[in-house]
Amino acid sequence: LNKYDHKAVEAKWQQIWDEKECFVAPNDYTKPKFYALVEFPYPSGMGLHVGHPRSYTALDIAARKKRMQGYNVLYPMGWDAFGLPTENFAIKNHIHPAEVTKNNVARFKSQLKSLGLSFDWSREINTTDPNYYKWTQWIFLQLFKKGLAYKKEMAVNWCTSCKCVLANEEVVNGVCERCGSEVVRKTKSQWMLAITKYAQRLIDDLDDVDYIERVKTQQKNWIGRSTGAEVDFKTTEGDTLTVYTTRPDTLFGATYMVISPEHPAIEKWADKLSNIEDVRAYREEAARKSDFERTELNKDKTGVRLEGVRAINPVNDKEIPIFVSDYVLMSYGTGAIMAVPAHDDRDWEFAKKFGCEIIEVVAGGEDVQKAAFTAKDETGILVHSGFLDGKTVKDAIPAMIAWLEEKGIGHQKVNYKLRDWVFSRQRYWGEPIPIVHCEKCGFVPLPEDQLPLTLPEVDSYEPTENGESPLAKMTDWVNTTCPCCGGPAKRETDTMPQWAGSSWYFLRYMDPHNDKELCSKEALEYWSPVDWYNGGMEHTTLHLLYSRFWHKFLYDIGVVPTKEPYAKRTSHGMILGENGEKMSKSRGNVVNPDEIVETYGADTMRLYEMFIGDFEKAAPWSSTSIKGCRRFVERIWNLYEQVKDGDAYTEENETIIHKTIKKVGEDIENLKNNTAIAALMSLVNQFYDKGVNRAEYETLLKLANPFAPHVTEELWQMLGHDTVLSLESWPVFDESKTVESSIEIGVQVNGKLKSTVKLPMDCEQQLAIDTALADEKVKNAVAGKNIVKTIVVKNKIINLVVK
Ligand code: ANZ
Ligand code: ZN
Repeated sequence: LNKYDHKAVEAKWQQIWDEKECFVAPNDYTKPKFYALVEFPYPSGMGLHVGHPRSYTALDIAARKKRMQGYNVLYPMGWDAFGLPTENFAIKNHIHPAEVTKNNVARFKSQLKSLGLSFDWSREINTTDPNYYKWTQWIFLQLFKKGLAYKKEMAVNWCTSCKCVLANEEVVNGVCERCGSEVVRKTKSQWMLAITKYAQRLIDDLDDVDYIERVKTQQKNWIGRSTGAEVDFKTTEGDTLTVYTTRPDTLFGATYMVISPEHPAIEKWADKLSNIEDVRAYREEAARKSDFERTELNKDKTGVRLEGVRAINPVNDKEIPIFVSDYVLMSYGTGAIMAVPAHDDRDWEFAKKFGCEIIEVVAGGEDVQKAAFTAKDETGILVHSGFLDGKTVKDAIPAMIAWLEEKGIGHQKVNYKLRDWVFSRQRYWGEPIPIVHCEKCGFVPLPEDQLPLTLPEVDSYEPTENGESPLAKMTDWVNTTCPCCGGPAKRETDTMPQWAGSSWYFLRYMDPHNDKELCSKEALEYWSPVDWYNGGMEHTTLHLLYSRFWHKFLYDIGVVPTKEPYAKRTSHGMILGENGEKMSKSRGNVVNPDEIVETYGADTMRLYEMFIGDFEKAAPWSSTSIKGCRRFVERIWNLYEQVKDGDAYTEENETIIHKTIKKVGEDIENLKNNTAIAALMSLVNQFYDKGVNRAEYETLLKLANPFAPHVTEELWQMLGHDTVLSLESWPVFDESKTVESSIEIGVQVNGKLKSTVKLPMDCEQQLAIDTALADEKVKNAVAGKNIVKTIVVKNKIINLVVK
């Protein structure tokens, strides 16, 4: 037997799989299907990261097993290729972004192929391909026609370095998620998608899908449903100021009000306010801060008191001051609050600083002059609250809402933290938004037969200084005629965000070459929903939520057959550097997957990435354990020499084989590939110990194939087969044979071990004693003595007490 040569073997089988189209999913709608999906990568200039294969290999293993079990498996791959890094690279190096994308894709693809992943490359897609983004634009037009895409003047997050609008989700701790630069507020007219219209359904339908719990929790928290009440306060101007509160029961403790610096009431009252200039100055200052900075809990409270207008608390007709402060956001609730300093931390801090009255209305806590008391439960008792006195918080809330409704000054209200999706980007490398602006007709959708609206060639991709997209400079492209009246009109120059193309890509894989529809009805009926989708936790509140929203919309307009796109969602932990820190260029701890494949082979790399630890947890890279995985590959290889004849399992090995088939199968489904590999290692050990025949070795090769597909294919061929192992059938196990039928246990005489005997599993006490007494060594030990006591611990030990 030759030494295992991974380079030759891996190249050989990758070519055979390709030529024989082993992993092409046929449109054979009679077979049971299995659709496995991993998040398609952004083809960055950095090439593949060792983190990518963790997800891809885990689902590859599941896909390969399902294929061997007779399923028609769809396991596709593509490129999420629009976006800023490519565009920035293009600007810096004067190469067209399409060219940059092409090069990066080629590199990624060869890297993925070198890992032996069983993707169906005939269904490869690329979001920057006009044949693809034609349908992204088509979906946008449907959203527009249903009123779910609209344009709005609004304060947006603006990255000073990318010169681009960011969604709230793309601002992390006040800086740009991508480049880490400062994010400021800027007012711009933006295309928006009304995801908030789907907020409740996006929560409710989580009940019908099999997502890991932390994904569900994060989505729910992000959508942030809150139940409370809206309450109208009259002002000394005779108009009303409406607030949103989750605690209407504390209304007697509302000693002042706060409105957001952007609240329209300010300019309405401008004439009445003696300090209007101070208020305006304060507003300018607030505009420079992000929502994140403004609402930070421990930040020093700032604000200005309105001089000239006051509000009236409706429960006791007391006049109370109105403040402007940046901790109240215009984008949540009504942009105005009733402040209850005794029971809300932020209000308390503000009240202390500005000398506002603090009235306790819920008893049972600390001294409210020293700190706000916020009861965790609803059992606190109301005080100083008129008709609510003596009630629990739980009862007081509906009682107050009833009172407000009766007076016609309030009602119950549900709010969501989720905001509509800012869908405009002032950049070049994205899908053009297919809208035309006509002075007469307004925003006019491009007729569908004019799709795709392709990106024009430009000379420079830099955003303009005033923040307009570079497309704005392309007057030939921008100036067009109105599809509605035929008059002169201008094209929209904003492009879509990177999240657009990934919001529906899983549908296109089902029917990637269709030029009549985004996907045929038959393909949708057959392949929907995705059976198993694995991806990063960081996409939980962005891509995963956006794509659920688009899918629900497509369901509503009758395009897709299911309410939810993904039946099951799992998420992998990050692979960290050898030092336990995130892999990054600056830390110098990046592992290059190409080098691992080169030195140890793809099979070793795959095994290692699965063996590295619990799939859901972060795991540091280890060069020593990768060598252990390589040794395992070699042990499977070298075992070949010891294979004896035999087409049935031997008694010796039968139980462990049935057990291993069961365990490996179940572990793959449960993403416990690490323990599946451990079970395969034990099986190999047993074969070295007790011998292995052909039937047994073949089962080992099948079980190990999803994990280490190349070496097992080669060995299968060496056994004389001319079939492809990856297309063979998965071994089956017999449940009754997975339990040991007999067990060896020790026999002690007066506490000393004298012998061992083989007994049927769980056997009767008497049979155990009889068997022990029949043993030669035991016989000798008890000869001539009286047995005064026998102790049998089932399946463990027999103890004989003699005198
Ligand atoms: C009075 C009160 C008393 C409040 C109390 C809380 C505790 P969630 O649960 O997140 O929905 N609020 C309302 N609109 C706001 C805005 N635009 N900016 C900042 N804060 C706002 O929080 C709702 C609570 O947050 C509301 O209930 C309001 O303060 C505040 F003991 O009203 B509460
Ligand atoms: Zn027109």
